[in-house]
Amino acid sequence: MAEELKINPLRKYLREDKLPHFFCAGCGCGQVLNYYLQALDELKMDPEQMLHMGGVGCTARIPIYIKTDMFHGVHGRTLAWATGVKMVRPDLPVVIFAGDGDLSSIGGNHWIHACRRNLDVTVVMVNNMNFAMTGGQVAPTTPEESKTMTTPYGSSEPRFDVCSLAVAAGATHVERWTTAHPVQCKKAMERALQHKGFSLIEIVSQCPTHYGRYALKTGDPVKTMEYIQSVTYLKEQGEKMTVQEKEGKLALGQFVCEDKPIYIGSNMEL
Ligand SMILES: Cc1ncc(C[n+]2csc(CCOP(=O)(O)OP(=O)(O)O)c2C)c(N)n1
Repeated sequence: MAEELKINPLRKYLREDKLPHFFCAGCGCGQVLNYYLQALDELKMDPEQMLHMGGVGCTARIPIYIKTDMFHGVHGRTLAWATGVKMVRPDLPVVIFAGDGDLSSIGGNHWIHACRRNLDVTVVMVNNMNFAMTGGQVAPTTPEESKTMTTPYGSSEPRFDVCSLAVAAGATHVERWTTAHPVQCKKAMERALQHKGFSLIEIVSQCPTHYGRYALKTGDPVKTMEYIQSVTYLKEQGEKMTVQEKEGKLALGQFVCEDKPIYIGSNMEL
C-alpha cells in the first residue's frame, strides 16, 4: 500500500475493498471521482468527517468507492434525506452524487425545492444524457432527436438545461463542465465544497456503452467525448455566437456564485 500511495496519493481516500469498480470501460464516472478526490485533497478535507449520498444509478455509486459515511438509497430521493440530515447536523458537509435522471427526473421535485431553499449541500450531477444503469433510456437531459433505447426514431422532447433551471429555482452556486475539463472540474468542486448554500456542479460525461451505442453509433469513449466537445461551448465564447450557433448546445462555466441565507428549517435556532 505504501508503494501504491507513492504512485497515487489519492488512493488513501479509496475504499479498496470495493474495488474493482463497477463502471464500464471509458465511463466518465471514474474521472469525476478522480477530480473530486483531488478537490478534497487540495482543501485537506477528510471524507471520513463528511457524509456522501447517492440514490440509484451509475453516478450514484461513485461515493461507494470513497472512505466515508455513505447513504446509498432510493432513486431520486437524496435531497429529501439530505434536508433531514442538515436539520439535525447543519455542521456536517453533505455531498450528493446524482445522475441526470436521478436529479432532474424522478428527483426533480426535491431538487428544485432544495435550490429554492438554498439547502447547504453540494450536488455533483453527472449528465451522461441518458438513464445509463437501466440500459440507456431517454432522460430529461437527452438532446432532442437523439436515438436512445426507448426513442429509436429520435427523441421528440425538448431537454432541460439543468443549470438554468437550478439558477431560476434559486441555487446559489451553479457550474457546468465536461469530463474533458479536469482542472475546471476540480476547481469547481473546490468552490462548491467551500460554498455555504446549494451548489450544483453539472459534469457532462461520456456513456459509451449506452448513449454512445444508441445515439452516436459508437462504443468508443473518445468519439463520445468528441461529440460532447462539439455540442458544448464556453459561456464567454457564447457572447460572440449567434442564437443559431448556440442551438442544441450547452454553455460551460460558472452561472452563479452568490451568498444568500441558507435553509435551517423553520422554528429552529442555530
Ligand atoms: C424508485 C425507482 N424507480 C426506478 C428505478 C430504476 N432505475 C434504477 S437506476 C435508474 C436510472 C439511472 O439513471 P441516472 O439517474 O441518469 O444515472 P446514471 O445511471 O445514468 O448515472 C432507474 C430508472 C429505481 N431503482 N427506483
